[in-house]
Amino acid sequence: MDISFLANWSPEQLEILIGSESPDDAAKMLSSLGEPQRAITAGEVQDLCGHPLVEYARKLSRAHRKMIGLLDALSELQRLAGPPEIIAQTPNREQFIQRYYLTNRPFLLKGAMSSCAAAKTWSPSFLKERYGEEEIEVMMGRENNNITSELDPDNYRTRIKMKEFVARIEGREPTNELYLTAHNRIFENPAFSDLLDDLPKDLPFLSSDTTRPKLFNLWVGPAGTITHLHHDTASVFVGQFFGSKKVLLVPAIELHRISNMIGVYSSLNLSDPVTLDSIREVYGANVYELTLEPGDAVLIPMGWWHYIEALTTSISVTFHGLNLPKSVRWKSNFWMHGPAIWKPIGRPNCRVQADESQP
Ligand SMILES: O=C(O)CCC(=O)C(=O)O
Repeated sequence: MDISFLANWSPEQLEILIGSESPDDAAKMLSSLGEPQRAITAGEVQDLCGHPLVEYARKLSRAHRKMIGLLDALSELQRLAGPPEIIAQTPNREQFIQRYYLTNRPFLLKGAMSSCAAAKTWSPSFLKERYGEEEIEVMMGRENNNITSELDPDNYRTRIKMKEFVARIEGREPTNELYLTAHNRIFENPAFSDLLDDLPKDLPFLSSDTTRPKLFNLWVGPAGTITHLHHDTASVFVGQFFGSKKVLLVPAIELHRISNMIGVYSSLNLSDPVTLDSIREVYGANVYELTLEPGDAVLIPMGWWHYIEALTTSISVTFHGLNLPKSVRWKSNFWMHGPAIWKPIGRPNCRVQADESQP
């Protein structure tokens, strides 16, 4: 059977053909849509569904729907389990592993890092005084507030003296214009490696092996810097040392409710309240909001979507080195899939489809 005419079908028609329960259902739904060219008969739909390519696509679609059903059920359990715990007592390594790491649950640890030198001494003026004449690399030109600076970091790299950077981030209106981020790998610059000595060494579930600077990322920026919605492929710990940040988290198990534009990134802009409402109300995503203050830290478990916004001038560190018997990583070549690898499936009451072209 020649199926080349399918090239002229709309995405809606193709979704019905591939995603409907049975060829009969497909025929009924297609005829209720009204055909652009001519009505398709039930017999023709039967024949189409017998074509090996369509048959295979229908099989994948069934498997996909089954998986979505499981994710929906698991995310309901997650919702019933409640929001991330906020705890003041540092868990020991065993508790950390059993209660949080192995269950893939985030938690906010209040004040656990307050006594380390970073929480006591780090500030923009400290950075200026100690490293003012050092040249650093930062991300600049991010003011249009989208994820391009993550997807195409080389276009944003700018070299600047530390004292000039500090002058540009202090005491200004909220802006996303410039941000020293993980991409700038400042801890790999020997001039800054002594900063690693200031990090906490007494958290039993964190590796304090500062001989591997790649395990730590520094983030310094003004109020208003945004790291757009994305997920990591392993669990990380984010510690706040100066200022405060808002963290929005969506469970990993809700992968199917978040538009995934490319790789680990979503194009959804959660600084837009309408988008935030729509992922909650239309797609049913559970979005949890936490605030990080100096001395606080949050575990962002593998796969959890997160959006982070600085509420004030802010300095924080992401810790990638967790002290675990075995660390689990989400292995997939995310970057091979090209754009729009995943969009939430439309629901009957769906009012909005996330528009991938509008970051
Ligand atoms: O603090 C930030 O702006 C981003 C941190 C983050 O998303 C990460 O380390 O994965």
